[in-house]
Amino acid sequence: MMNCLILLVIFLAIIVLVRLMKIVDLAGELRGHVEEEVTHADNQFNAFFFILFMLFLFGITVIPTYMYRNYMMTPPASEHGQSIDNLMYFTFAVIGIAFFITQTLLFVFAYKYHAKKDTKAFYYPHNNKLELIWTIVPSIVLTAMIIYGLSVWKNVMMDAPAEKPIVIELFSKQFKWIARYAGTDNELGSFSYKKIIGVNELGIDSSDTRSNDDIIVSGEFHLPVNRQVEFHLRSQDVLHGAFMPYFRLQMNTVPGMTTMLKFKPIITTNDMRGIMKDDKFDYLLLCNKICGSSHYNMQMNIVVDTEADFNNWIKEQKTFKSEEATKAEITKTDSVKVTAVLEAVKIEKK
Ligand SMILES: [Cu+2]
Repeated sequence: MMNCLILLVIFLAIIVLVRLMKIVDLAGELRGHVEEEVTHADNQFNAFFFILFMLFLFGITVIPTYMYRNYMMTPPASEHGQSIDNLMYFTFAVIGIAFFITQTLLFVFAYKYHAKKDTKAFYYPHNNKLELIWTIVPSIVLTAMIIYGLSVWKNVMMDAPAEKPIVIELFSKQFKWIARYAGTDNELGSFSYKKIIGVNELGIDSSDTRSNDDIIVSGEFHLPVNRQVEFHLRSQDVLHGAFMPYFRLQMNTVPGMTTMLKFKPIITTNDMRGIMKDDKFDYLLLCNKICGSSHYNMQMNIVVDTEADFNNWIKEQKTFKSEEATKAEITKTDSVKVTAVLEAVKIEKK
């Protein structure tokens, strides 16, 4: 109802404005003013609005940036996070400076050199020196930005870590994440999409002994602080994006191939709760590819523990082998029960 009223008011306001413009036009005609003719007053009016528009543009750039400065980025919780943030700030600074210089020139010139009586436009078609300057300066700045970006990327993605990482597989499917730890041997057992049936959600090859000590968890997974982690990312169905904004990590998961990410968490969940002044804060693994109807809810909590807490947690988790055994046991007892019931029915019938 309220919305209808607002729409009606806007509609009426537009009609009133159109009528007003018509009246202004008519009044002009009465004064003997020809519409096609651009007057000195028109030029001054437009020039003034160029400056007003420039101020408006700077206002909507600067004011929200300042107002929401605390929501821009959380403190980086990974070893490489600060280097990504620095790259981001550097890029913002370069773009910001270029933005203010070019926009000021654009609007101030339009104001300063607006058409005046008795002045004629100066014919100035070409200047080699100027062309060279505005080609070479941006080229150098852009090259520097790209080299800087590439060196950060190489450092984050390619450089081999100093210590042996903990290997964890992150498996994505519509609409859920599953984590698999490589276990004590730190090697993931092999898998095949053909083996993805019912309880074997990851398609793990149970004949591969390396999979015996693998640990599969969903809902949330833990990481030890200050330890190098290597993620192996897989997808069952469509493209998903493994996005861990607090760690400044992002990588697509692609059906049919394994993608990789490595990093080192440096702040525990508990410490981060203190920093963020939020008792309920949790690190998140999100999906940032629109992958289907429940994409918005495709997430998993990440808990960064102290080394001791992590070791206690991982000890409580069931390995793939023991899980298999329990599942087999359940199926076995179920089939025993079923046979018993069938037998009983048979006897009753007799
Ligand atoms: Cu997804």
